[in-house]
Amino acid sequence: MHRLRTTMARLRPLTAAQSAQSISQPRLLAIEGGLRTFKPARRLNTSVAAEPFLNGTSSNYVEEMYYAWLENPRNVHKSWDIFFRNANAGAPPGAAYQSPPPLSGSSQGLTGVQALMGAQPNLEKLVQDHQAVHSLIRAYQVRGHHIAKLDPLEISCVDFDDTPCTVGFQNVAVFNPDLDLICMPTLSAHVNVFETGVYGLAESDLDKVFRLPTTTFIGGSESSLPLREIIRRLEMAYCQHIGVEFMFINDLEQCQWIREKFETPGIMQFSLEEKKTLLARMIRSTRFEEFLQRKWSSEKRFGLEGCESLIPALKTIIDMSSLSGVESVIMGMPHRGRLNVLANVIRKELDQIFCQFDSKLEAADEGSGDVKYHLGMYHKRMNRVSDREISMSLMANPSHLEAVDPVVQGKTKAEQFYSGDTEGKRVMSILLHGDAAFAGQGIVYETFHLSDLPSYTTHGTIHVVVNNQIGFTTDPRMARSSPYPTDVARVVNAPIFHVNADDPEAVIYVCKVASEWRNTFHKDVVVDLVCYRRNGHNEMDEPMFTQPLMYKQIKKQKGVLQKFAEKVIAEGVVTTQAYEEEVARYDKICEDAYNRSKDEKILHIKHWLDSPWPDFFNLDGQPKTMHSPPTGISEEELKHIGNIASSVPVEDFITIHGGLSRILKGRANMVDQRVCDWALGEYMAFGSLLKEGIHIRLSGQDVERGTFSHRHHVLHDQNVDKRICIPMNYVSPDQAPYTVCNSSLSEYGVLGFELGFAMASPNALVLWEAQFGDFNNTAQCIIDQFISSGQAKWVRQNGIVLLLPHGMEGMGPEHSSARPERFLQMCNDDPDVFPKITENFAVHQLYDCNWIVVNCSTPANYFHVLRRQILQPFRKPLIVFTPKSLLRHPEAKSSFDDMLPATIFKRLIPDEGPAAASPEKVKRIVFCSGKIYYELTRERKNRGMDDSVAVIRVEQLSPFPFDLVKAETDRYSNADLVWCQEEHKNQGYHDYVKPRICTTTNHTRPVWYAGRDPAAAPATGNKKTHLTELQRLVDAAFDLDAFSGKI
Ligand SMILES: Cc1ncc(C[n+]2csc(CCOP(=O)(O)OP(=O)(O)O)c2C)c(N)n1
Ligand SMILES: [Mg+2]
Repeated sequence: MHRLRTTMARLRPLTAAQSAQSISQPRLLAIEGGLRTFKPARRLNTSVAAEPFLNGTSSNYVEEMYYAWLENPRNVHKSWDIFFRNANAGAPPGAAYQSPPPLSGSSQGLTGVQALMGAQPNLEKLVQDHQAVHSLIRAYQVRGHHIAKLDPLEISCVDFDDTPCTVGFQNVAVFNPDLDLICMPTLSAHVNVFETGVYGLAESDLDKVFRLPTTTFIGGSESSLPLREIIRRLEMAYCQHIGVEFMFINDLEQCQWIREKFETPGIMQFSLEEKKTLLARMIRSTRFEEFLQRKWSSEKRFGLEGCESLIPALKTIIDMSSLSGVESVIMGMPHRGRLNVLANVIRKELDQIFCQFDSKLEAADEGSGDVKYHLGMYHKRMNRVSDREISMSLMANPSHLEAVDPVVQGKTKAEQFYSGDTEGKRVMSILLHGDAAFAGQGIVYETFHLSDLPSYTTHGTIHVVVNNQIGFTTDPRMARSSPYPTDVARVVNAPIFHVNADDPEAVIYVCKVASEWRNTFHKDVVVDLVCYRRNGHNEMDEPMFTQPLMYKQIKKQKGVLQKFAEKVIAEGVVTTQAYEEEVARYDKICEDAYNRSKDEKILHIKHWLDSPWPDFFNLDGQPKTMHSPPTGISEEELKHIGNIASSVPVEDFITIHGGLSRILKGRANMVDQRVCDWALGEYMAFGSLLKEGIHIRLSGQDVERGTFSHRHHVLHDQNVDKRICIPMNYVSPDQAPYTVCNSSLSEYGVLGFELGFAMASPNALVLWEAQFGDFNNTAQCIIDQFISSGQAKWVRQNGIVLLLPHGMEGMGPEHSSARPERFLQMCNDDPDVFPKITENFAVHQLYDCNWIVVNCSTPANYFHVLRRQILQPFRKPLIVFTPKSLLRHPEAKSSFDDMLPATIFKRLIPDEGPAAASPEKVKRIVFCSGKIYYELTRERKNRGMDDSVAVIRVEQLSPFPFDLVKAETDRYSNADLVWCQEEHKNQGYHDYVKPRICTTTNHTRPVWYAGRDPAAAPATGNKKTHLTELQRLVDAAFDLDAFSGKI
C-alpha cells in the first residue's frame, strides 16, 4: 500500500489549480518555448529528468493509465505494465522504463487505445498525441473562456496581457496566438493549433480517434472520439456564449461537477414552458423600463436597458433555490435596475413604485427618507415554480457602492442562526454588483473573506454582476488591473460563469447551474452578465462625450427582447400575435398601476421596510411603552454569574493555562468581596441577559480573549487542539446561546456584518468591538451611512453596540483615540435648545436620538448600559468608549450594591464627597468623562481640594443629560464651570459638551476648558510629553485662578 502511494506521489500530475496557474502565465510559455508550464520546484522534477514522458500535462495521461493498470494490468500496454510494476517495486527514477516489446508479435496486452487505432508503429507518437489531446482538452477547460463570445457588442475588452493598456478601445481585444494555449476562435481557424506546433498535432490527426480522459464529459456515453469532434464539442462547451472560469478550484469533485454541467453534449435544453416563461420575463423587464422612460423621460432611474436579462436571471435563481428548499432570500444591490428588481423580482406594487416619481408626494414619516433607488423592501409570496412560500428582502442601501454586501451577509447569517439553519439550506443571500464597483471596492474582498469563516459563513452567496463594461464614464482599461471584474472572487475558489447577456437562454442556464452549485456545495459562485448600458450612467447623461465608439456600436445594437422574440417566434415557441398580446397585457398592467398611483398623496417610508419586527412594536409600528425598567439584578444572580465567570464548568474535561487559573481565582475573590472589575461587570450583563433569553453575539478582532487579555470568554485546553469551553454558555439550562467570535482582520466588513446581524431581531445584543477604538475609521462608511443615519433614511431601528477602546495612555498617536468628536458631531440633539423635562424624559430623549454615546467610568455603569440597551422598548445604536488602563485600575471597581434591583444606568455621576456635602463652599465644578476622572480625583486629594472642587462625570454624552447637568449647576451655584478632558481641544467631547452646558445655564456662566491644546494628531508619541501635557491639564483644572480675568 505504501509503495502504491509512493508511486502515485511520483506520478501524480499537478493539481488543477497548479496547472491552471501555470497555464495562465503566458509569459512562462513564451520563455519556456513550449507546452511545459510547470514550476521549477515541483515534486516531479527528479523523475521528469529521468523519465521525460512523465512531465507536463502528460502526467494526466499517465495517471489515467496508472488507474487503468491498478484495475487490471492487462488494461494497459505491456510497456506500461512493466513500467508500473518496476516503479511500484521501488525502481529509482529512470530505471522503471523498459523498451516495449516489438509490436509485430502477438497483440496480447495491447491497450484499448491501440486496439481502437489499429497497429501503431510508433508508440511514443501515440502516447504523445494522446498527451497532446488531453492537454488540449485541459486548455479548453482552463482557458476556453478567453475566446468565448461573451460581449454582445463584440468590441471587448478582456485584457489578459498584464502590461498597462495605453491604446484605443478595440485594441485590447487582440488575441495573441503566441501567448495563448488555445489558438482557434472557430473550428475553421483551428489551423493555428497546428501551425504553432504547441501540441505536436497535425491536421492529419483530425480524424484520428482518441481516448478521452475521465476529466471530461464531452464524450457523453462515448469514451473516445475523433479529434475533430473533440474540438467541436469543446468549442460548444467553452467558447460560445458562456465562459466558465473554474479550473483554479482546488477540489476535484467540484471541478468534475462543473465540467459535467457544461460539457455534457446537449445539456443546455429548455422545455417549451421554460422558453415561454423566459419570454414573459424578458417582456416584463424590458417594458417596465420603457414605460418609465415614456412617463418620466427626464427622471433619473438608473435603468437596466442593455441588461434586461438580469430579471429572468434573478427569477431563475430564486425559482431554483425555492425548489431546493430555500424559504428566505436576502438581497443587496446597487442602483442599476433596482426599480425593475423591486417591481419584477420582489414584486413591490407598481403603483407604489410609480408614485415615487411624483414630486408632490408628502413624507409621512420622520427623518430624511431616501431616494427611490436606495429604498429596501420585504415581501412574502408564493413561488409559482416551486409552489412554496418564499420571503424576499432587498436591503436598503446608501449610495456607497458595495457597502451593503457585508450587511446582507450579516442579516442572512442571523436568519440562519435564529431558524436553526446550520447549513444555509433555508436562508440564502444574493448580491448584485456593477462591474466597476465589484473590481474597485475593497469591501467586496473583505466580504468574500468572511464567506468561509465558521461564525460568519452564510453557506454560499450567489453574486450577479451587471457587467455593462463601463463605470459611470470610465471604461474597464482604466478601472481595473485584472482581466475580469470578477477576479476578486477567485480568492475563495468561487466558480465564475461569464455569460453573454444578449443570450437569455445562456443566462438562465448559468443561473440554474449557479443555484445548483450553491445548493450542492454551499459555496459562493459568480454569474458575470456581460452586457452593455444603452443610455448614459443615468438617463440624463450623454455617453458619447466619453465613449463615442462604444456608443456608436450600442446605437446599432438590436434590443435583447427583440432578438430573443424573433428567435422564439422562428422556433415556433410562440406566434407573433401571442407575443404582441403578452406585451400589450403587461403595458396595460403598467398603465393601470400608473393611474392608481396618481391617488397616492403620502409617502410612507415604513412601507419600504426591509427588516420588519412585527412583534416588537405595536400595530402602528410604535414602541409598546415609553418606560425603561430598572436594569439591576438580584444578589443571588450576581453571585451565580460571578461563580460561572470564575470557574471552569467542565473542569474534568479541560486543562486551562496556569495564568488563567490565577485570573479566575482573582475573579472568585472579587465575587467574595461583592465587587466587579470591568470584565466581571460585562460578564454580569451578558450572563443575566442570556438567562433572560436574549441572544448575545460579540464579534471583532481577538474579542474572545480580549485585546487586553482581560475577558477570557473562551478557555482553551492546553493539551488538545480546538478543545475549548465557553463558560458563558453554562449560566442557566434554558438560557439563550452566547456567540463570541474572533473576526477576520477587517473593520468595514465585520462591522457591516454585525450591523446586518442586529437587523434580523430586536431580541439580541449584538456587539462589535474594535481592537483599538481608532480602527473604527476603516469602517467609517458603515458608521456614517448606516449606523448614524440608517433610521432617519429607512425608518429601520438597530441596536448594535460598538465597543471602542479609548484613552490617552501614552501609547502614541495611534491606539489612543476612538475619535469621540466624530461620533458626537453626528448626534442629532440640538445644542441650543434646553428640552422640556417631562416624565420619562430620559427615555423620550433616547427615543428621539439617532444614537447613544457613552463613556462609562465604572463597571456597574457599563453593566447597566448594556442591559438598558435591551430592556428599553426600542432599539438605538450604542457607542461605548471603553477603557484600557481602567480594566485593571484598583479604584475602577463597582460594588454589587450598584447593580442590585432598582439600580439603573447613571447618565451622570455627581460628586459624592465633601463637596456635595457643602455645595455652597464649592468654587468649581469640573465636568469630565471617562478615565480622566481617576486622575482628577487623585490630584484633588493630593491638593486637599475635596471640598472646594466638585468632580462630576458625564457618563452619557449623547443624548446630553440636560436635566442632570442643570441639577448640578443649580446645586453648586457659586462655582465656576470647567470642562476637563485628556483629549486635545479640537477632539474629545469639548465641542459637543460646551454649548450644551451653556444652554443649560442659559449662558449665564462661562464654561472653561482644561485639556490639551488643539492638535492634528490624537496624541504624542513621546511618553515624557504625554505626562507633561497631563500634568498641565490637571493643573489647569485645579488652579482656581486659571481663568480669572478671561472672557
Ligand atoms: C463608493 C462609491 N464611490 C463612488 C460612487 C459614485 N458612482 C456611482 S455609480 C458609479 C459607477 C458604477 O459603475 P459600475 O459599478 O460598473 O455600475 P454601473 O453604473 O455601470 O451599473 C460611481 C463611480 C459611489 N456611488 N460609491
Ligand atoms: Mg458598469
